[in-house]
Amino acid sequence: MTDLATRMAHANFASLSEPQPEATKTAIERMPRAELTALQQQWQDDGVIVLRNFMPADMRAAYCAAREQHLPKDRTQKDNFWGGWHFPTPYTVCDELQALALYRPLTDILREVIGEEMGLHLALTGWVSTERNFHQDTYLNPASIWSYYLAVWIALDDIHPDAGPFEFVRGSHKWDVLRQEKLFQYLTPEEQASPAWPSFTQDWVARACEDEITRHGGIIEQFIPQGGDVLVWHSNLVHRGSQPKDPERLRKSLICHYSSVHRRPDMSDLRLHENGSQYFYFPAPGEEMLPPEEPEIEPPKAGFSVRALFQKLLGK
Ligand SMILES: O=C(O)CCC(=O)C(=O)O
Repeated sequence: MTDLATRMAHANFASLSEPQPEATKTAIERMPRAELTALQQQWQDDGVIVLRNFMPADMRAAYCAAREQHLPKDRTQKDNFWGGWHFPTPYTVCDELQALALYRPLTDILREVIGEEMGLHLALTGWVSTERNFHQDTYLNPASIWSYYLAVWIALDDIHPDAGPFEFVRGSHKWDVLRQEKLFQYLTPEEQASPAWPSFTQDWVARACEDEITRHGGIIEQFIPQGGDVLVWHSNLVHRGSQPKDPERLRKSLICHYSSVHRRPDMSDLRLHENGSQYFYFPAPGEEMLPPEEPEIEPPKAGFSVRALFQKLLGK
């Protein structure tokens, strides 16, 4: 068997992607424009929505204060001030984080653009760029999810352009879509089984995306938000966490990923926030060893793992 670099040398955006079948698009995506709200039209057109000054300052401040309590300024700790929590679902251990990620006016907008209630299942809490190079989120997800998935980028404070801002290509959600099974054609069974496959294939995926951006004449935009601004992006949108020009500068953000609550049979324990928003529950590290406090807590079913998605995004 040849080495990975030799095999991946033949990969390009066309060989890694396919057009999205109409039936896998949401009803909102397939509806005539005239029947859509202004936000739904923007979702159809751009695959990205920016909500200015949207998250209340007191909720952001409460989360930042709670975060300081949870996360020591000690880089030797797994959970720390710069990197954030090292596991994907810290909203189960920090109420202020959960309140922000499930802020009802936000989850109302998520439901409006997807047409189904959205459940939170991943929070990236680092205050530095993930430096995850260009990709679409779809190929990291279970094959059936397609457009029933989105993510939000919440600015907790003003973001400096040198802090490695979020970058995206408006309209790229309409391009062909990277697919995991297409990528796996280039990998050995051992490589496919490795949880690190997204990191060790990332450079080729990013290069394929860059070629596709050039082919479409796409424009790479930066999100340089002020505190309280939010960017919502489609699962097919080409995006990245750019490399910081100044690695010392904090990027105070919260990134959350959501799926339709009706389309995740692999995540069994769906819970309600007091405002009616929904999230998928997973035990925090260490909790697995304890007897469940409430007998109705069901362990997540085997299959797609939210931790694997976290690793896929962060290479951790
Ligand atoms: O670090 C960033 O801004 C990008 C995060 C990202 O690519 C993702 O959450 O899918």
